[in-house]
Amino acid sequence: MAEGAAGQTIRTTCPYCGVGCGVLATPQDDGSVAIAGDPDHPANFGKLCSKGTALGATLGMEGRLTHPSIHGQQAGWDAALELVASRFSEAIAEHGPDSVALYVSGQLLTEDYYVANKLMKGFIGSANIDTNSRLCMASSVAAHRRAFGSDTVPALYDDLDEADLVVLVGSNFAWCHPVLFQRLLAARESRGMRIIVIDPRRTMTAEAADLHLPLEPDSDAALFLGLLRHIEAEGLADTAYLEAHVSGPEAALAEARALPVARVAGLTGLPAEQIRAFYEAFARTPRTLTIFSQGVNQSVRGTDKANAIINCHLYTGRIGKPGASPFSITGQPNAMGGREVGGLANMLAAHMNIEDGAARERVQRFWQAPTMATQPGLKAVDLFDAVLDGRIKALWIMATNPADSLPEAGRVDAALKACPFVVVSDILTETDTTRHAHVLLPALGWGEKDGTVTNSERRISRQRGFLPPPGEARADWWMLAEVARRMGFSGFDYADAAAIFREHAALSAFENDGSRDFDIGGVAAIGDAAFDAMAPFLWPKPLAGPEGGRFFARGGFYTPDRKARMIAVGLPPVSKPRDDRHGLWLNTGRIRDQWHTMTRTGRAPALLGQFGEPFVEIHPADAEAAGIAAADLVRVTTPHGEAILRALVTKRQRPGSVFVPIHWTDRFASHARIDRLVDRMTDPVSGQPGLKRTPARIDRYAAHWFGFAVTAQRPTPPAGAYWAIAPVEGGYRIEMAGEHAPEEIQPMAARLFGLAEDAAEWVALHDREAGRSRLAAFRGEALAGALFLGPEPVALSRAFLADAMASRHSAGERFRILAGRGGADRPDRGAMLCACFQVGVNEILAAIRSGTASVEAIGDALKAGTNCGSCRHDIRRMLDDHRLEKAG
Ligand SMILES: Nc1nc2c(c(=O)[nH]1)N[C@H]1C(S)=C(S)[C@@H](COP(=O)(O)OP(=O)(O)OC[C@H]3O[C@@H](n4cnc5c(=O)[nH]c(N)nc54)[C@H](O)[C@@H]3O)O[C@H]1N2
Ligand SMILES: Nc1nc2c(c(=O)[nH]1)N[C@H]1C(S)=C(S)[C@@H](COP(=O)(O)OP(=O)(O)OC[C@H]3O[C@@H](n4cnc5c(=O)[nH]c(N)nc54)[C@H](O)[C@@H]3O)O[C@H]1N2
Ligand code: SF4
Ligand SMILES: [Mo]
Repeated sequence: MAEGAAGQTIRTTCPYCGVGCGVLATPQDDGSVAIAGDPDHPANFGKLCSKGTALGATLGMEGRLTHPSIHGQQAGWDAALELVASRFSEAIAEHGPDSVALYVSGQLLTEDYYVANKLMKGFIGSANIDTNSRLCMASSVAAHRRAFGSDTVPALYDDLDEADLVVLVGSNFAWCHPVLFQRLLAARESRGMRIIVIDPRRTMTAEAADLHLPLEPDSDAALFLGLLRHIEAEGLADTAYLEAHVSGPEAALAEARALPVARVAGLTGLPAEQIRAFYEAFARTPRTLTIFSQGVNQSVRGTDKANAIINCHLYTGRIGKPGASPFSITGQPNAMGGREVGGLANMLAAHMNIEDGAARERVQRFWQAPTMATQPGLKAVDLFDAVLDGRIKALWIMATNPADSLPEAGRVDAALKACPFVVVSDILTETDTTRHAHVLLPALGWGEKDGTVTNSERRISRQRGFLPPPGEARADWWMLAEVARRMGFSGFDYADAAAIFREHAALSAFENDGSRDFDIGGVAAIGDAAFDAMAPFLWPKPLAGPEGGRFFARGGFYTPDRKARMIAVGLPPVSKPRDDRHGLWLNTGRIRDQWHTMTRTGRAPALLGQFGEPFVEIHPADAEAAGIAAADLVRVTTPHGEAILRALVTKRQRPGSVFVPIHWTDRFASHARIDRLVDRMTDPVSGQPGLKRTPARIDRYAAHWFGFAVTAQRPTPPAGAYWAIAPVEGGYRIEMAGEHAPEEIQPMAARLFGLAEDAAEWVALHDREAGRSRLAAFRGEALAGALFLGPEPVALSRAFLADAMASRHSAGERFRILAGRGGADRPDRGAMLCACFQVGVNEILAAIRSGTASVEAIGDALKAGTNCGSCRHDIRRMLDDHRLEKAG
């Protein structure tokens, strides 16, 4: 394991999204780590987005889980592992192998994932191992397998540079794959390709597009069926390709022919001219790349949507050719590695099929496994149902936070409470999931662990450790192998990640001979030193034969007749919101600077500057109908629960639906764990839940008091109220609101600040008539906390107060804090637009007003937009707005 000495730079891979950027990490003498993009990594060529740039700020030890524990008591590894092994063995002996389960994650390294899958499917003898990729990639996996006979992603990142048209379907590329999005914009700049975005919301990605189709949620299949019909009508099929390499076009076309543009317009809610413009662009552009992600996958029609897209590419022979392919883009850093090891309950290792007896027998021989699983296991949503109704007696959750991320998350809480034995391995002590654990196992995190990940274009890269293990934390694969050994299984004596990687690579080549897409036999004999130094490479990488590259340009699909299948995708029965009480759709997804349940990005103040509070995006018409004004608090209600969120009233939202980010958990806000509200209906083919479309309603949350505070300690929020916490340099900020105003203000402030009242010096201003109070507590020159309360939303400079936590205050300046904003010399910077250099909206506005007229000039003046580039579009929009204002 390469643990970096201070000053020594280690090459590794970013732990966040599926772009898989190379990172240079250099531990410093003061214990911090300098982070930079790796100029030699082919995924990013030195670039990083805001999240990658802020990695150094997320490595602190606060909250880290450093020792195993049993029932909340610190325990040794031996006792903890013995307990896990014996409880799993007992459940199996008494109730059979299907009474235990693993729920794992696309954030595991391939080596961890491989061992987990081997233990369950080959030794325990059950396929009850599923992964959070069920919530993420399952529909794409199912669609690939239906169309190609294998889960093969045909395209490469180079296609972004080579395409003449890039269609983004249900993908907020600008925020979720920022480095690739910047590459795409650069390619458009230099070559003039067109970008079309299909998304109900006008996202930042849509803002940058040449054409945006804000379709009715879940109407994508109709749109692509209509496209197929149009291509046929125009006579633009690639008949030679179809003849040689594709089966099933007739049945697929029969469905499509029922969808002339007028009907598509009715179903999608799009104007016919817009649909025609898209169809013509697609039909006439051979080099078309269609990128899709969660707007496609996370749907009860996800598999059909993906196949409807793939059909259009097969029909035109646009697959695996430069700039021409369907391209399902992955979310997690190792979603692809998980697919390679068969981490899903309905897959087998090395892209083999669990339903195929010969494949099972082959894997069994390779593993010398005693009891192979004979059928697919339970998929995530069903798996947690089985936990709830008592079929699963012992569950091990690893590197995922299902109490926040599974739909109808209240049921997950209930299931975990009901489960006789819950093991959680995580890097943090307190998450919404770890609070249910009987046994907690401390895992090595990013920067400490060692192994490989595979990015969206099938590129395998090393993650390398450069920090010492915190406390007794160990690698996930080690815990699994130890438990396997203690359950009496042999075949788990791995010395290190390299040994596991070699076995995984050998299995990919075992009796393969070109019959399976995934083959990395070329690295099956890699030595330890070579593994340490291994450069990023694309698979396939067989022992002999062509390496890397695209798939399927000349056919060669992995079906029995080696032909691709066009799938006869039909239209679903018309569905409307279920009842009048829930007349809107709740859509959920991501924001630029946060990662999932915020366990890491929620620690970096820079990443909470753009959005510091959970919010709901509402179209002005829907807001008005519900009596909601900008910045009000809103109650969002679905049949499963309710949330309280800040209103973000914006025309970018499609009328009739609202959007809520997935990130805020019970650790960060009182009422924002949005998956408590989301429906758990699943796609019938893939088992992936439709996380983007739940019937909902909105109401104004009529608070009688509002509060804002900054604190040095993590604040203890008032009970029964709305609150949302975010870190700032040197402390925290908290927004509050409630129905019953606090009676005694100073004691409330002391509780909030975590102080004894007499342990600080206080300054205060009370306007009892108006019900407004401002008070601050100091310890010497340090601000221990400042609280602002009133009957209406607190209007003061959050940025000024956040900055105050990190500075010293002489006795004479204390009252300045109570003003809640800086003097004329310290203007309010406003919300942080540029996360990399912490440049606020107001600073950019000021520059624009004083005549700075281009994105580049603003970059020169303020640095904003000059690192990751993600905020450049916001800046451009501000410039445009200013020009319009002046003109109008
Ligand atoms: N900043 C950030 N980046 C991330 C992540 C993160 O947490 N934060 N997570 C990573 C992971 S694991 C994933 S899976 C990816 C996800 O990446 P994306 O798929 O790009 O992200 P989402 O925001 O979930 O959803 C994308 C879009 O789908 C749209 N959508 C909703 N319903 C429909 C529909 O019916 N049709 C169409 N066409 N579109 C629809 C939504 O409005 C949303 O804008 O991001 C990865 N990157
Ligand atoms: N409504 C709605 N729900 C969604 C989505 C949506 O768009 N809408 N998106 C879905 C998608 S695509 C995804 S991918 C999921 C993501 O959902 P989750 O996987 O639940 O989210 P994370 O916050 O990434 O959880 C990772 C956990 O692993 C821990 N961890 C970090 N590193 C390590 C490690 O090395 N080892 C171990 N053992 N633990 C580690 C973290 O502290 C954290 O608790 O959410 C899904 N849920
Ligand atoms: S785009 Fe950002 S989050 Fe994704 S891998 Fe690159 S640096 Fe990490
Ligand atoms: Mo994901």
